[in-house]
Formats: sequence, structure tokens, C-alpha cells
Amino acid sequence: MAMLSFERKYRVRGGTLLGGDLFDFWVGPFYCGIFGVSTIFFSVLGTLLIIYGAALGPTWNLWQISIAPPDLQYGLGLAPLKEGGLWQVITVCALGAFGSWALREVEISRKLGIGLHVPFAFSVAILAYFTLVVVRPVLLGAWGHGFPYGIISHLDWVSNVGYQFLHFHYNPAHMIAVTLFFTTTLALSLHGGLVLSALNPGPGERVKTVEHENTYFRDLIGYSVGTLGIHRLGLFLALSAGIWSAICIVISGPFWTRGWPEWWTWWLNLPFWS
Ligand code: UQ2
Repeated sequence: MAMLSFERKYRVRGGTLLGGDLFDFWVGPFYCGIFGVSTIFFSVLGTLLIIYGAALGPTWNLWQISIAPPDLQYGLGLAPLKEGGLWQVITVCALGAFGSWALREVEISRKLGIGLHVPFAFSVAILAYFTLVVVRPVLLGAWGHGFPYGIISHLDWVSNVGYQFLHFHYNPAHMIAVTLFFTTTLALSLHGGLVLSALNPGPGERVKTVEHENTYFRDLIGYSVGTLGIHRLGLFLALSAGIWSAICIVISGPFWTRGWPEWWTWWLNLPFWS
């Protein structure tokens, strides 16, 4: 594949965390690195195991295929492959692939001498998954508390676990997470709309600059968070949404076992009302 003119400048040697120069090369447009090798290893193995699990199951309907975690009886032990062991190995492959991908992002950041914001952000997504399939099951004492790997089955799991707490929307951490998700979409739509409006002013009009962007929001609400600020705000909102999602599920069971509506009795019991 032909090298683009700028690639000679940015395809720099070094910055690797592991393996030194051994895998320090590109395959077409893609950087390899030892974590590129381990990403491919874990993804291919995990995918093959999912296909094997599907072959053991009753259906090839893509919506209904499901790889279930072990029965609760197995506790935190290893289960036979066909009794949830597959789920356990697939979970290790998933975490291996996600972790490898994050570390490959770190190596590329180090090569370029840029910040580690991208791998940091991806790590929060990994944390949310890790909380669901490792932290919470360990706190509850059984891998069977992990969620099943299937399109419909994981939705059923979310619904069932939600109803186990009567009404999950009364979970205060869930409220904060949902609010952060919505605020993230608000911030990104404001940002996307503002940038496109300045850069696409209409036929015959001159492209506008940051001053116009600032002025728009100063006119509208008396405040502009700024071009760097909106990206800091967006990253903060999105990462907070992921972190509060992890918090809202990890406290459900390990730290609160009754219905979530009941948690609010502290509010009804405030001396102010009585
Ligand atoms: C802004 C700015 C941008 C933006 C946006 C704003 C020039 C191109 C969207 C406006 C954002 C504000 C005032 C924050 C809104 C707060 C929340 C919680 C949604 O000022 O600088 O850069 O894209």
C-alpha cells in the first residue's frame, strides 16, 4: 500500500510498552505492536468459542443465540465447558482483547507524544463491562450473576435484574447515570450543531470562526464554555455516565438488596415532615 506523504513523519519508531522493536511495524494503515497480536489472538479465539457455543445450542437464529454463565451452584469456581465454562473462557478472551486494544492505544499515543485521553476513555468502558461480569459476580459469590452473551438474552437479563429491585428507576445512581447520558447527547448536539453552522454558513457565505461560535452562545445564554472547554465537558460527561452506570449496578445486590423505591424512606423519615 502506498504511503501518504504525512505518514513518513508520523510513523515513528519506539514508544512501545512491551516487545521493544519486535512488533513495531505497520500492516497497511494499521499499527501492529505486541498488543495488536494479542488483540487478534483473543478476538479470534473468543469469536470461535462463541460460534462453538452457538453450535451446541438449540438455534442459529442470530437474535436467539445465547452463551449463558454457569449455574449459581458453581459459585466462583470453574464450570465444565458446556455448563457455563465457555462463558468463563469467552469472558477472559473479551477482557484480554479489550485490555490489549487499550494498551495498543497507549503505545500509539506514546509514539505520537500525545496525551493518554483516548485509552483512558476506553478504559472506562472496559471498567463498566468488568464491573458487570467480574466485580459484581465476585461480590455476590457466583459467576452466575454475570450476564448471558446473546442479543435478546442480555436484554432479558437487564429486565429481570431490574424487576428484582422492583423499579430500577428509583436507584439514585441510575438516575445520575441516565441524566449524564442525556446531558452527553445535549452537549454533543450543541457542539456538532455549532461547528457545522459556523463551517457551513450557506452558499456564497464566508466560513465563520471561533469568535462567531463564542458570540452565538454569549448572545444566547451569556456564556461560552470555549472550544477546548466543550471537549473537556463532553469527555467528563461521557466518562461520568459510564462510571455512574457501573456504580448503579454494583450497588444493586452487594450493597442494597430490597426494592429501590424503599431506599427513599430516608427522605420520608426526615424530621422536617414529622
Ligand atoms: C461553546 C463552544 C463550543 C461549543 C459549544 C459551546 C466556542 C465550538 C456547544 C456552548 C456550550 C455551553 C455553554 C455548555 C453547555 C453545558 C452543558 C452541560 C450542555 O461555548 O465554544 O465550541 O461547541
